[in-house]
Amino acid sequence: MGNRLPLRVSEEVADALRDGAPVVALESNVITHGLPYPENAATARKVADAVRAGGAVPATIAIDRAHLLVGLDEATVERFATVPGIAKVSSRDLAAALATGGPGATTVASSLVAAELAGIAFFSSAGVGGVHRGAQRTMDISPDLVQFTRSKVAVVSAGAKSILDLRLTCEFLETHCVPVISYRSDDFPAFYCVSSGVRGPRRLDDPDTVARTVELHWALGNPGAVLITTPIRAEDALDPDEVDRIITEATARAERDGVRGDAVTRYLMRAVDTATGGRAAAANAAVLVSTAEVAGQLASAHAALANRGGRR
Ligand code: PSU
Ligand code: MN
Repeated sequence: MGNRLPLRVSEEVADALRDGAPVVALESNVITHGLPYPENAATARKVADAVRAGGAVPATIAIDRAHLLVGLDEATVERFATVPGIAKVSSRDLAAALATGGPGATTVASSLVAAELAGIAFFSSAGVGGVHRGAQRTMDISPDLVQFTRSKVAVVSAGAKSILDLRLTCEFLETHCVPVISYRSDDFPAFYCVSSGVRGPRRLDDPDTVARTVELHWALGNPGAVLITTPIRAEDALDPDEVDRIITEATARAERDGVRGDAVTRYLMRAVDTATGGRAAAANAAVLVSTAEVAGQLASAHAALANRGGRR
């Protein structure tokens, strides 16, 4: 049968995993769809450096030549950053993307599938998908949230963008039994903004306690993710009222223009970038980097715990 899992782990990542060293998985959709060139390539490099500064090895996930890649070299990052039209691949799209060869850029959801297959315990992205505004009518809920109920990976993010309904996003996470840990902060963050106005259910300040919480969640037999949030730094953040105004308008425009399905997220993100004259793109890059560094630190604390004997 030709159905052997086509997983290709880079040498550096494979070595780290074999040695029990900390690894942080990263998505590639943010490179192809999140930021324009050359900011996307520059930010991808800074994000990888930030994971290293936190003490861990970065492992960016993508699909290329019918393989699920875990850990990208410089040339591949540059190609994903420049070649137009690389498809967005969420978890339901993974199998067909692999069967037809790709290339494909993985979202949070599909990156979690790859991370778990490779044996990577931590993942980082600045903003996860969530419940969209108006979901009561459109039923637009990101597959990222559903994947959290399936993949045993700790996800470090700066919450989710306020293009979403963050109150409903938090409700969904609660209903589906996904733990949300607010690391060294009180509120569920809003990507460009420090707070969504929704209080997080549990604050933890100590990396070792976060690592033990992750391990205990899995030891209790839970199959899914633990979401750990860390907000954007105040000096990088945008004004929440301004962001909200722009998004409310862009959401109405998207609906009027008939933007549907998985194109909605990119449409709204671009609208915010345009309306803020690039300030949103700068905040986006900054929060990706700062989140990745925290993820590196927490993955390091988790690896230290595992190496002390609490191995999975
Ligand atoms: N939200 C963000 N930034 C992003 C995305 C979401 O704040 O870059 C991207 C991620 O790749 C995420 C995907 O996994 O969009 C979610 O898309 P959808 O809402 O179609 O599931
Ligand atoms: Mn959607």
